[in-house]
Amino acid sequence: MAIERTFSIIKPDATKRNLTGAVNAIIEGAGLRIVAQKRIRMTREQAETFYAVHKERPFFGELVDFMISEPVVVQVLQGENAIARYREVMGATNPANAAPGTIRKEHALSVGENSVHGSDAPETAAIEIAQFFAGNEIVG
Ligand code: IDP
Repeated sequence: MAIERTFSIIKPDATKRNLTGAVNAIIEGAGLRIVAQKRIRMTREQAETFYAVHKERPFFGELVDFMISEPVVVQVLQGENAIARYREVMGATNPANAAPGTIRKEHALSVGENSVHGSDAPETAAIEIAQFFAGNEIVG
């Protein structure tokens, strides 16, 4: 299996409840390495660009408002099959459907306030990483 990098966000509901370390413990326990990480306050423009794929969805405004409501932690995770592996570790979008032990089952509040983001494919991972990190900020 290939060593990949994926992009992760610890979302406002989790940072607000001081769960950055708890989420990172699950990430590292799953064998993924945090090779870049920073805590930022997203601008409205950054959030709208990041979630542009959802701009026609009814929840878009709510999603953008949520993402800028508190600081977030943006990360690059590295490991074997990291993109699919992190999606497994995150659990289903709606925490009610997430498997035990996943980040969303353990910590998420609702389908919107669901604690983490993870890229869904190699192409999106590359675009999302480049939106938030310069190459020299990622130390593998
Ligand atoms: P994902 O984060 O599991 O990849 P997506 O369907 O890509 O899920 O949705 C992106 C984000 O939009 C979700 O993580 C969640 O925060 C938000 N979202 C998705 N569906 C809803 C909804 O029905 N109501 C409110 N927010 C939603």
